[in-house]
Amino acid sequence: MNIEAVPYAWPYDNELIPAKMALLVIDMQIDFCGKGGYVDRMGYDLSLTTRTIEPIKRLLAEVRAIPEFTVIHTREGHRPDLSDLPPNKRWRSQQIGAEIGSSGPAGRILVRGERGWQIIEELTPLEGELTLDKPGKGSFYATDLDLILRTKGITHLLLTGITTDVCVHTTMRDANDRGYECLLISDCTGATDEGNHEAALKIITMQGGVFGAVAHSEQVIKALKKLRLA
Ligand code: C5J
Repeated sequence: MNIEAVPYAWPYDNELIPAKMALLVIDMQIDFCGKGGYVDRMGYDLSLTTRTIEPIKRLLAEVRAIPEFTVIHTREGHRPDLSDLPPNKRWRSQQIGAEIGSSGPAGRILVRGERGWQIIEELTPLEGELTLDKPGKGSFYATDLDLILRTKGITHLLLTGITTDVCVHTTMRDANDRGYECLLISDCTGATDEGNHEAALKIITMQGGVFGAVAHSEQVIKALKKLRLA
């Protein structure tokens, strides 16, 4: 069984086996899609990131109906003493008026434990789902994600969350290098710029699927329903 996707019907091996699959929900935090958070403070259009919420909710509902499926949420954020915040990352955020660690309407920007760092209420992780904290863009860097996936025998990843061109892409590229078979769900991802979102999707489709494939959530849900009834 497979999922209609571009540039190939996913996965490459037609092995749609829930016990070997994980849904990654990347950085759906107030800082990235809520009023007064990091993205809002940088002045970007929040509708580009918030529009992913409903499609992710629908996909999560379908995945949660399959008990063997693993769901993993991530949060980007730093220790309150900022000891894991590289000075150049801090400096860049300061240049755009949203200095990481500074206080704002959603608390200290991208700091663990603050309101802005929380996952948005609509997508609150359920008991039994994993939540990983990461200091960087990729979900593998300075986390135990790879160890968890390998321990569980997971080989196939569905990627959702924000932002398409930064944390989602970095995670997908790294996962691909590690041998995971990846599918990015187009309407469940969003960027701070529409052109960057579109470009990030297109990049994946080059070279026969340079990092994997791209599908709309409707196609994924259709396949998961079939899988559930099989
Ligand atoms: C960024 C992310 N853009 N979650 N983080 O800084 O993509």
